[in-house]
Amino acid sequence: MNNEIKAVIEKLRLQLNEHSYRYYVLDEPTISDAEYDKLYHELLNLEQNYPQFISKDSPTQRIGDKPLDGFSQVKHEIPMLSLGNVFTDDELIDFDRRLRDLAEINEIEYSAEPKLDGLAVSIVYQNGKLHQAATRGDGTVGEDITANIRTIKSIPLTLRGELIPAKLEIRGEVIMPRSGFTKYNQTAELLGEKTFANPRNAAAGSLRQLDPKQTAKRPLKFYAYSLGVVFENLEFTTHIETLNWIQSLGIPVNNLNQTVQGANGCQKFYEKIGKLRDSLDYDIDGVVYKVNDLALQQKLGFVTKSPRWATAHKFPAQEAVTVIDKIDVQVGRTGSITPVARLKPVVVGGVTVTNATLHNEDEIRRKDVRQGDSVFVRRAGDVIPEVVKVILSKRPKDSVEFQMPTHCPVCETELHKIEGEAVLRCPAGLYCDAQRKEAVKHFASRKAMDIEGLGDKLVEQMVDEGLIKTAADIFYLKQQDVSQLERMGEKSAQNLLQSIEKSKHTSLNKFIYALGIREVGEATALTLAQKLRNIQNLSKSSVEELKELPDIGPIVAERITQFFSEEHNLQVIQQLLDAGIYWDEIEVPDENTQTLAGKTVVLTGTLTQFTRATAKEKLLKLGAKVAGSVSKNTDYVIAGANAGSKLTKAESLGIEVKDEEWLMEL
Ligand code: 9MJ
Repeated sequence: MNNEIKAVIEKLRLQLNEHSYRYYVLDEPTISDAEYDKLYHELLNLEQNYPQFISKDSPTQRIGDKPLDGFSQVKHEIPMLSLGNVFTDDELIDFDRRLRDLAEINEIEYSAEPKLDGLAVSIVYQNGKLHQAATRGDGTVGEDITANIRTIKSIPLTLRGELIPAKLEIRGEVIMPRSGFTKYNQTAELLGEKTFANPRNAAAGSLRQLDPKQTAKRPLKFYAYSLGVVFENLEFTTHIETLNWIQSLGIPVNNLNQTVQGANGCQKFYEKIGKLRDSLDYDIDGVVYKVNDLALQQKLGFVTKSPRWATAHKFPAQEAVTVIDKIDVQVGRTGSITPVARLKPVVVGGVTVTNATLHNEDEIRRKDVRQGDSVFVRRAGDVIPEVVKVILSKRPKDSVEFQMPTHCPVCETELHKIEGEAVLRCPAGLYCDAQRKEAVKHFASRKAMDIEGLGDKLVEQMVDEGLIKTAADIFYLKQQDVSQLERMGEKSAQNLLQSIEKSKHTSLNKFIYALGIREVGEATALTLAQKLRNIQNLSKSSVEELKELPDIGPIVAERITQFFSEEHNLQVIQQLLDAGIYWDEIEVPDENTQTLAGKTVVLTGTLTQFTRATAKEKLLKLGAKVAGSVSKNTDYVIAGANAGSKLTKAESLGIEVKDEEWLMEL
């Protein structure tokens, strides 16, 4: 009887380990999370009833029950070295040339790897069982964090496979995924606990917990990137082979690693990963190149503290520390009042940043941001730079809480806060110069009327000079009005008038979008154009009628009728039409071509046949709704190359995953 139970327990452990491997290492789970939990609880139950069969490497035994008093020290048998750096193409070419000269060969093959921005750790397995884990520390001596490392579910407690060395040290990076970091901070904030400035600090803080139960709650991951001590003669000849072997043991290895040829291959890899950077679910601060040939690595050897055969090629940092000189507020197109931090100029992500958004009053209170504060500023991709966290220890003694203004800084109308909304608004609408400017900027922008050459600065100048008050005035501008503006010659004035003329031929959906009705984005404008066919129908539709249309809810319907109930707006529309704006009859999609009507689609990964924007446009035309994140309401996920967490989530929810070809065929 007992033997049978023991056999069942062992089988469950094998099954659970197999599923963890499929989930964390292969990224190809074959069961749902719920099914995994069910197996896990079966095992937990049996182990509770038969504690004599509990073993330390059971998947149920990841979390130790006693907090530690402190971390003991661990000496690394082989020092954990750091990497040299290159920052520019020239430095990369020098690095490669130096190695080629030393090795006396023409071209070197490298293992090229994203450089994960987490914490370097060493994990030692003895006879295939996780034995000890340590931080890098100063490279020679680190801290024993075995209990915390055991709680990371993607790190196997038992290695897979037949030929496992008696002792095997794996080195790699512990990171906190961005998605997990955001969620963690949100929860911590609700509970009034410490939040972290970035995923790297969060990972470091999590590994430094004395109570492994706390670490277990943190969403940490591990990726291996090299071997340390190995008691066995391995017969690999390249670094990539060792990484593949490490992965076969059940340890996650980054799936973007690849071999490249020479400095040129390195450069291409750097650019490729640079483009992917923002779409990844983890922070990277560059890429790493390592000579792939292990014999050549040995020949090249080391300089003082780093291997000569490897280097890190850094990306511009996405985060920097600077000081807030002043907090201003800006008035948006819809009157929303946004606080903006004016910063001491600082380079973030390769660009000098002087402003960062503070979003709204609630955000300012939440982060307790004040004038004079030293802050972490983050700028990722094309997103507006934002203040992530205040460094309280550097706060000036005389600092005071920031107060939002009570009146519009531009038109001095008293500001309103609508219940349930986080933002303060200036209710003056187009009577407020700031909103007038924003409305015209929006009207002229690329996705709206697309008036080439009519940029933000020029609009501001024209409104300030009293040349235009509304979007319609653009079409009544005279050459001499324009050419007298500062920094505007005859020629540019002429060009501008030409592009204004050209913009008169538009499409109904773009025109509706250009009007800047609150809550009416591109997709809604397209629906309105397709269903109502002209402006008259749209302006006369009631809330009830609008709500009948696909994807138009009560709030949007309300905003639309409100917009058309204002005499001023009707006048501007009439002036625009009188100026000669026209569009071709809108193509009403045949029900048969609306193959994706009512379906919600999420795009992820790198597309090669379309830009994101065109793919989105095509999907909208096919009747689909395009969402930013995967949920159980998602019908399809279209995954391009190197899709990450969205793809994993889709698979775990059993959502149909399609590729670009599928979209092309549709
Ligand atoms: C990171 N951080 O991703 C190394 N690393 O190799 C990769 N770090 C490394 N390799 C030798 N991919 C020392 C550090």
